[in-house]
Amino acid sequence: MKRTLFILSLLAASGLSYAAAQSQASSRSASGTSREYRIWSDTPAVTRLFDNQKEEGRTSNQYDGIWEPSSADGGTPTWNAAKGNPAQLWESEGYPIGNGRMGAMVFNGSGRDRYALNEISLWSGGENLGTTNRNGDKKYNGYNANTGGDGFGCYQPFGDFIVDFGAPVKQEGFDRALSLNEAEVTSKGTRKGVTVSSESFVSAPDQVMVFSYKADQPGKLDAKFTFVGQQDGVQVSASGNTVTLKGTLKNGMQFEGQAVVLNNKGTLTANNGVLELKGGDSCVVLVALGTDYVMDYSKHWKGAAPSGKIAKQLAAAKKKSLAELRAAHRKDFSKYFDRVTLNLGTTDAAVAGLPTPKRLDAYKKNQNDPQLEETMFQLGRYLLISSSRPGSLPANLQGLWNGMVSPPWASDYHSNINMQMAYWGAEPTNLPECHLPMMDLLVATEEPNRIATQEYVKATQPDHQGKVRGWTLYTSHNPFGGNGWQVNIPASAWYALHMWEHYNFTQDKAYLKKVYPMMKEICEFWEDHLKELGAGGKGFKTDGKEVDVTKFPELADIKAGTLVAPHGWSPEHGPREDGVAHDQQLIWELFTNTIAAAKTLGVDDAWAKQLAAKRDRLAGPKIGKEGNLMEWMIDRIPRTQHRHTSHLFAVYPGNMINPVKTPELSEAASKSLEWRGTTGDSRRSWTWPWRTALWARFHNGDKAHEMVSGLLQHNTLPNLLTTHAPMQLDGNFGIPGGISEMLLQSHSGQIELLPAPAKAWASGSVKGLKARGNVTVDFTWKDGKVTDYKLTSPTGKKVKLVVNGQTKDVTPQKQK
Ligand code: FUC
Repeated sequence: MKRTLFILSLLAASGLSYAAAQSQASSRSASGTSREYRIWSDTPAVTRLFDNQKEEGRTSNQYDGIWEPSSADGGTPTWNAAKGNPAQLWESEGYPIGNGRMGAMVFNGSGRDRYALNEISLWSGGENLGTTNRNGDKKYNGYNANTGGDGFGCYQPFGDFIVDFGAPVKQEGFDRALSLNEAEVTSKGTRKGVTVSSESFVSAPDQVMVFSYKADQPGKLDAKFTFVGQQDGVQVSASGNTVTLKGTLKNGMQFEGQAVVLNNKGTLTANNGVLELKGGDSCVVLVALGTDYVMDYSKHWKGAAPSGKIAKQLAAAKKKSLAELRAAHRKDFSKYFDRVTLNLGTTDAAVAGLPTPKRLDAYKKNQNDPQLEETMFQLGRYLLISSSRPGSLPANLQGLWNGMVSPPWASDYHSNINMQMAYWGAEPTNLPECHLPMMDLLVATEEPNRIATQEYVKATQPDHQGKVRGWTLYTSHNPFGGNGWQVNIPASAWYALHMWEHYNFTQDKAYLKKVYPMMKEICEFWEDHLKELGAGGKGFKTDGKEVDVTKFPELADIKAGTLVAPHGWSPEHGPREDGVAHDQQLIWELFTNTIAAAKTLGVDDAWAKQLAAKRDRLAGPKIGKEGNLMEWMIDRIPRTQHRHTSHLFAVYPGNMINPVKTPELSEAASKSLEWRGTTGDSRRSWTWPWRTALWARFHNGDKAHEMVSGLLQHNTLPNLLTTHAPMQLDGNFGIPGGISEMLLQSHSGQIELLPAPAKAWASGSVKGLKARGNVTVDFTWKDGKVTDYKLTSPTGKKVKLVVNGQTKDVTPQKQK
C-alpha cells in the first residue's frame, strides 16, 4: 500500500502513466535494486552558521580549536575536549550530495537549512616550485590556508547557501534523510503549524544543484535565501530572482556561484544580498557553481571566468520542470549505482528502523546488523560516484566536501595510502569511469612532477645532479601539480598500478596505450634511481650513513649487484633507509606490470627484457627471525600499533605474495599484520579497509569481517562518514574495495568466488561485481557455500573459476 502510494505520488510529479511507473518499479527490482539505503535522523542538523557569523574554520584555526594539529607538519589532529564536542560538527551532522564536480553537505536544521557548498577545483596555492631542502621537503601549509600562487595551498570551501525560515522546527515529526539509491536528501519539518518538505540533489546531466521546498498549505511557504562567503573579500548580491556569490582567492582563482529561486505563487523580493519569499506554495532553487580552473599545465591552470558558463547552465536548467530534472538525475546516477547489488541478510536491527545515529550506537553494543555493513559498502560507492566523475578532478581526502578554509592536511591528494584507497572500490564494484579522474590528474601534472623530482634529486643527491629520467611525487599534492609535505619516492609506482588495474579490469587497450608511456617513464625513473649493493649488503645506508654491515647477519646473503631503492621510508614508520620492503615491493609490481603492458601492446620487447633482468635483481621479501615479514632489510621487530601496513603492500593491493604462490611469505605477512593489532593508532578511517582486504587475501573471512566491523565501531560518525579523526573519506571509499576482496578475487589468473567467507555473513547474494578480464559476476551463497552463480563477459572467453574449493574452466555468457 505504502509502495503504491509512493508510486502514485511519483506519478503525479513525473507525469508517467501508472503502468509505465509500475514497469519502471519492477524493472528496478529485476535489475536488482531491491535494497533501499537510507541514512537518516529524526533531529535537526546542528550547524553553527549565523549563531555568531563566525563559521567553523572561517575565522579560527581547526574547527574552532576543537581539532588541533598535533604538529606543524600535518601530524594527526587531536581532539581538544575542553573546546567542544566534535559530534556536533558539520562532519558528523551533514549529508553529502554531489555530481563529481560540485556538491554540498546538506544540513536540514532547525531554523534554517544550510548547504555547505563545494566545487572540486577551488584551491588556494599553486605549483609550489619553491625550495626543496636537503631532506627533500617542500613548503607545506597544510593548516595554513589561503596562500598565494606560490604556496601549496588548501582545498577551499565555496561558501554556504542558506534557507532561513525564521522560526525553529518542531521536533515531533521531523525527519531528514539521505537516500543512497536516489542520491538525494529529503527533509520534513513543521514550523508555526506549516509543514515544509524539501529535497536536494546535484545533477550531473544538468550541472546544477536542485533544492526544492513545498509547504503543506497553499501560500504558507516563507523563507529567505542567500549565500554566505567564507574567504575575505567574497561579495554576495541579489537582484530579481537571483543571488550571486563572487570571489577571488589570493592565487588569482576566480569563483562564482549563482542561485535562482523559482517560486510557485507568493512574492519574491531582493534586498541586500538576500531573496525573500512570502506566501509561496512551493519553490525550486537552482544553484550553479564554477571556478576558472582548467586541468591544463600549458594554460597555467587558468581558463575563462566562470560567470558565463554558470549562467548558461542555469538558463538551460530553468527550462526544465522539477520532475524532468529529477528524472534525468536519477537515471544518470542509477546507471552507476544500480550496477552492483549486495544482500548480506536482514536482522532485527534493520527491522527496528532506528534513526542512523541510534542504529550505529546499537551496533557498537551488538554487531548483528549485516545490513548496516552492507550500507557502508553502498555508501562508499555512492560517495565515489558523487565525488569522482570523468572530466573533473579526483576525490580528495574529504572526497568533495569541505567546510573549512584550513582543512586537515589541506584536504589534499595524499599518495601514501589515501588517494589510492579512494579508488580501491572503483574497478571491482563496477565504477571504472569514476577511476578516470585520478589518472587524468596524473597525466595533467606530469611536467610539474618532473620538475619537482629533478629538484629533489639535485638537493638530496648531488652526484646525480638531477640527471634522472621520469618522475615521482610527494606525499601531499594538489591540482596544480604542486607538491608539499615529504617526498614519497615510490608514489608514482603505486599510482601506475592503478593504470594497469584499470586496463586489467576493463581490457580497454586504447586506454592502456594512452597510459603506457607514463608507466614506462616511471620505470625509467627507477632504472636511473636504483642503487646496487655489494656482497653482504656493502654500501647499505640508514639515514644517509653507511652502516657496518658485518653487524647484521640478515644482510649476509645479499649478492653483489642486488638492486635497492635508496633512502626509502616505510610510510610513516622507521628510518629513511635503503631497500625498505614497501619500496622494493612497489618497484617489483611496477616492473612486472609494465612488462606485461608492453607485451599486451606488442611494443618495446628488448627494453622489457632488460627490465625483467633488473626486476630479478631487486632485493626481495624475507622472513625475519620471529617469523615476521621483514619491513626493512634490517630485521627490526616493531610491536607497535602503527597505522600503516606498508610492508604488506605485496599482499594487497599488490600481488607478489599470496597463500598459493608463496605460502611461507604469506604466513609471515599475516603474522606481521596480527602484530599491528586493532587498537591505538591502528584505529583510523583507512586502516580498517586495508586490513579487511589483507585478511581477505589471506582467506580469513572472519578476521576480514572483524575489520569491517571495527570501522563501524571505532571510526564511523553518526552520518556514517568515516573519521581518522577528523572526518576523512578514505575509510568510506576503501570499504567497498575491502568487502569486494571477501566476495571475489581475481588477482592470480583465476576468479575465486567467496574466497573469504565470514560467519557473520553466512548467506547472501551479490550481483554485478567485476573480475579482472572484464567479467561480471553474480552469485548467491548459503551457509558459507556458493549455491548459484553467473558469469558474463563481452568476449565469452573461458576463465578459470574457483568455487567451493574446486577449480574448473568456465565459459562466461556472452554479454549482449
Ligand atoms: C597519511 C596518514 C595519516 C593521514 C594523512 C592524511 O599521512 O599517515 O594517517 O591519513 O595521510
